[in-house]
Amino acid sequence: MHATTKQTYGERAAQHPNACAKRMLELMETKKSNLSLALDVTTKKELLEIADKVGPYICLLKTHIDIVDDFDQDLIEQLLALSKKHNFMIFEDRKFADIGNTVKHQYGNGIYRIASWSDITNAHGVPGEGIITGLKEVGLPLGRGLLLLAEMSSKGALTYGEYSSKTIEMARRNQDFVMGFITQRRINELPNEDFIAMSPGVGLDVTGDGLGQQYRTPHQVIVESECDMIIVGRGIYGKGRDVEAEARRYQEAGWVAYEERIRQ
Ligand code: 5FU
Repeated sequence: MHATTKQTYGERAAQHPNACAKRMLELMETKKSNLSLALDVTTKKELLEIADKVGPYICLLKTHIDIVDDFDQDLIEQLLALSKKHNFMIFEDRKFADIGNTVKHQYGNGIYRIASWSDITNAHGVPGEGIITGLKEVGLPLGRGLLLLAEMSSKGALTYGEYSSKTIEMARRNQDFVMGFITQRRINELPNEDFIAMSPGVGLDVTGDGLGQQYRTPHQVIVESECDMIIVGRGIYGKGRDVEAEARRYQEAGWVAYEERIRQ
């Protein structure tokens, strides 16, 4: 087991050098939540309604802002107001994948101006380290944090082996901005390293979605694979589900698993 997986989120926050990671870990500790909601809905109304219902149970709201049909700046303002009301951070799951100069503009400009409202975003290592340099120029002065995609949850993903290890090396060289990974298992951290491991592909009732997604339970993710955060989407707001009850269920499952892990 890695050293950081036995520490509490609060202990890790107290000594974390990355400002965004520190804020995230502090919030997880105070709110007793390691649950992130992946809110993949296509209307502003649904997005805001579900975020308001689930807000009390989550530490992080993950968006795909470009799937919202009626996106406007008011959506961002209302989302920011909800993040204050319920005390959660925001993660735009943009998965940048271009050269440094291009991603800089995709992050800071355009209709979405992601850097202006999203605490956290993420990127693939495919283009090489310039992608981090470009995003960092825009995000670091704003106190933002970056996750690198070390491993994806979908069937047949090419994110393994040397690709993943090279991605991890890039993160190591940019720890002022890179705060963690999207991954299926905790990376082998070196002494004095602490990367937040966030894991999508989490569900308690089904094992897949027919389009390549693969689900594991909070226990598998937090205890067995030593990740820090569960990212749950349709398991919470899927058809016919009681959104609030499901959010509570996943928050509890994630927190119970975390308490089991730090006791080990
Ligand atoms: F990087 C990844 C990944 O490897 N798997 C994912 O599923 C990201 N995701 C996101 O998590 C995906 O884009 C969805 O937004 C979310 C999972 O949603 P679900 O409804 O729980 O399957």
